[in-house]
Amino acid sequence: MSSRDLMSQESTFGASNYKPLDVVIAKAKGVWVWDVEGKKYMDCLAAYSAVNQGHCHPKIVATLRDQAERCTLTSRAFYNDQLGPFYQQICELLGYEKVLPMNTGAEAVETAIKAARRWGYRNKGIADGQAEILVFSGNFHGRTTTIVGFSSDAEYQAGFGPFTPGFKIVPYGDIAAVEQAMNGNVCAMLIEPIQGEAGIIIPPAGYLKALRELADKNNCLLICDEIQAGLGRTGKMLCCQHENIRPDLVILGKALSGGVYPVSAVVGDDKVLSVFEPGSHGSTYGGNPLGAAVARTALSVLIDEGMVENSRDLGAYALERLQKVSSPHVKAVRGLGLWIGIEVHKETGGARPFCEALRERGLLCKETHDYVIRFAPPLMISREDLDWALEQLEAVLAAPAPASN
Ligand code: IF1
Repeated sequence: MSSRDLMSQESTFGASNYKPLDVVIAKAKGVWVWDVEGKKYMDCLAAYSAVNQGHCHPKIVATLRDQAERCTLTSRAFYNDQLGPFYQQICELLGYEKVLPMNTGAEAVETAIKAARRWGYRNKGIADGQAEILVFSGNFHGRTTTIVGFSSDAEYQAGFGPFTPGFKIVPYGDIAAVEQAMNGNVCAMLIEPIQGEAGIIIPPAGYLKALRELADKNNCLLICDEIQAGLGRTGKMLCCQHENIRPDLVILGKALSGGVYPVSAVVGDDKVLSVFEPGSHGSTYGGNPLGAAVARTALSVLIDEGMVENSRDLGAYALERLQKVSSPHVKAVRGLGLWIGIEVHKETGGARPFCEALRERGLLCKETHDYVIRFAPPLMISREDLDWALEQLEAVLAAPAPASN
């Protein structure tokens, strides 16, 4: 079947909850993907940072294959021989005592919410049912009804109510607003250290450190959602490490399994994660040996192949070069590591036409919130390949604003 046939097959039989760019990927390797007709593209979305290690990393795929032929799912009614080694590896890597494995990012966010509430009742003495969690405008933490219930974006909420109570939205980046919202019923703050979907929004310097201090002062938990920002994307293993803070809970997903198999996790110390006693939380696939084996290799190659340092060094180079672009279309260029947002002026008609023009040049980016071109290649990208990608971006930004399809 041709790309055209496959696109119409999807629209005939699939729910329309996405509007993809017109490219049908059939093969992927490293930073490159090929469509059904064999046209080659560089993937500079990296599946929203799930493919930090590059598509089909040979060592991760080999682990998937080997483990799949040995044992895939035991349920947590029994132990398996992959989970303990995964637990120890991630706890030692991030410097925490405990980890709770789930599958999708949203499930890990929900797990962190449950842990924070129970900690609030049992350790902070909040009256039952009164726990509040501070969340931040522009947040994106997943698509469950509880999570979209505290989104500040009507598009994610419309028609999905009623929503879960116990969340308060405060402006992102404004520490005074957090102090004002703080009260004795607040059990936690849940934040992305850099907001991805909102358009790669970087908080003011010192903001995360101030949140850490506020959390300590008010005996509440600081929870960092590092599902997109973490695991090398910003040039450090965790984004929050740029401010040398240690959240009480770190939420991981996406690149935790290198784009090969869904694995997410909540990492923390026993003082919080001990709120879960046997039977109080779980998941059919959470902690399965196939996912644990894949995650072990995904973490190892990230480190062994210097991908975090590559993100730091090539990201700084890319940001400096893109910030030098003098284009009438560009309003701002911001980023950290290999995570860069190019905001275009509203008069240009939005970021989507630029992404379509880039696709014609063989570069795949995805717009976010209408006016930001998100540039986030796999972290193993070479300098040569990055230079090619930057040349395409510079050319498109130098040309007249592309018409939207
Ligand atoms: C979609 C967005 C990105 C996330 C953060 C939790 C989750 C995500 C910081 C939930 C997931 C994905 C979801 C995917 C597209 C993508 C996305 F556009 F939706 F907002 F990356 F920005 N925390 N983000 O970024 O993890 O349950 O998906 O495993 O829903 O379209 P998940």
